[in-house]
Amino acid sequence: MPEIKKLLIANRGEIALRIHRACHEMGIKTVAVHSTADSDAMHVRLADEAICIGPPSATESYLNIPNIISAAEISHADAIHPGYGFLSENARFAEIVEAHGIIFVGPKPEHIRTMGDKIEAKRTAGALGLPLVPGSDGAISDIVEAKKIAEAAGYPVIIKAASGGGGRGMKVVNSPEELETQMQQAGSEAKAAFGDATVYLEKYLGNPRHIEFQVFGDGNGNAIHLGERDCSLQRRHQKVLEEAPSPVITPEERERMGGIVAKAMADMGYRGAGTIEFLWEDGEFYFIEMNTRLQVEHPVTEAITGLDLVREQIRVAEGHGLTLRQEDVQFRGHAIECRINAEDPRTFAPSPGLVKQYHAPGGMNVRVDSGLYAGYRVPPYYDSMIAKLIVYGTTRQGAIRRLRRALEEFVIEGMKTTIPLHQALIEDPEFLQGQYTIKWLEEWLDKQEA
Ligand code: MV4
Repeated sequence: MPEIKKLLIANRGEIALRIHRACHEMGIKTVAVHSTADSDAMHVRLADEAICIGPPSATESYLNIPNIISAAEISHADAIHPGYGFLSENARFAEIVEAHGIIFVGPKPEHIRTMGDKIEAKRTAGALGLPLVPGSDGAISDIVEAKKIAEAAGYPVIIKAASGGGGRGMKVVNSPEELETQMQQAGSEAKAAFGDATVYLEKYLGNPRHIEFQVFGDGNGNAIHLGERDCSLQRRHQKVLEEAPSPVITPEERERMGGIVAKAMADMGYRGAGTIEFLWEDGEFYFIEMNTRLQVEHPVTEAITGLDLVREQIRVAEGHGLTLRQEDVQFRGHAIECRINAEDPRTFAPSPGLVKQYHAPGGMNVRVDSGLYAGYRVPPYYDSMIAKLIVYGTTRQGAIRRLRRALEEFVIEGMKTTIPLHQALIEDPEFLQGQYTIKWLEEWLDKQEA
């Protein structure tokens, strides 16, 4: 079995640190790559070696495949971990890495490609026995046929781009009269945004929750699930706060749906970490997408299962089997993650700048994943997330109490952050009851403004 001795981290920020930490605990040396804007970043300081791969623009640095491959060759790295975002779901990148004899810490390129096409993903998920949102079986182009499908599904319906995802290029259609224009509109918007005009149609679910299952495969027909995360609290398709378990899923439902997703991943021979996204409404799950990467919110799953997901990714990439069998996976307690962004907590305008004072909370069952330090300047070129605060408690109520305490302790001076937003959010009676859907946060924010 190939042993990874040195791993190149093709990312920045907190996830680069997260991967570095797993590597060092496994005795693996790390190579950081960075843009010229990130020379002073913590991920560069911690790594055993660091290589500059380009100017601030992500296209010319963190997305620059030739430069990243060159960095891996120069440093003799035997593996590359892409983190999330950037090249993490680029099937061509995964193929190029493997063609250079370097281990890609991630899924098989074919699975990345399949799941990147939302129509292919849905078809695959359906064939593997996952419950789907009713709608077209593949792309729609003919208006007469589209009308029949919409009629059968029932209005309102939603038109989505095959190459979309993350909420871009969707159109809700309330009646047959609107269908043709909205279909054309969606198609031309998809063409402009993704270079692909292919669209499909689904029944529109009016008020669902976003619930996703963490899965793990060994690439040889074995797979497990690690339960669900509730990620319904989003603003403009950006997650704000995530928790595990979901306040609405019973242990029986978890075991039933988890069993279905794990079997699906085993049957497809999936390798590594993945997330199966569902909309959940009136007690039913409907598959929407699969993410073939480690996700930002993975720590809440780590907190309730005790498993190190990055260590597990690396072990699987080396060809080992999974550490745990399904019957060894135990769900204990409750975890909540707050994404802390360098943004105005009311307008969400980016607020990068110099960190004048920094004090992270600590104590029992408090985890902070962040590359911040006093004196660091947050660059304006990348994502505004500067820290993740993850708390664990025996119960949801206990986790919320700890979160309140930890948010109170957190000091980040020199820029606006979303800490005050989280502080207000977790005092809301409906949040405290776990009563929220994907629409809830934006409505709550509108109320705060008034
Ligand atoms: C939907 C939907 C309602 N019905 N599909 C948005 C992002 C993409 N991943 C799927 N999305 C949605 N698909 C049907 N058939 C509503 C959304 C949606 C949403 C989903 C998850 C989390 C937040 C959301 C916010 C708005 C819309």
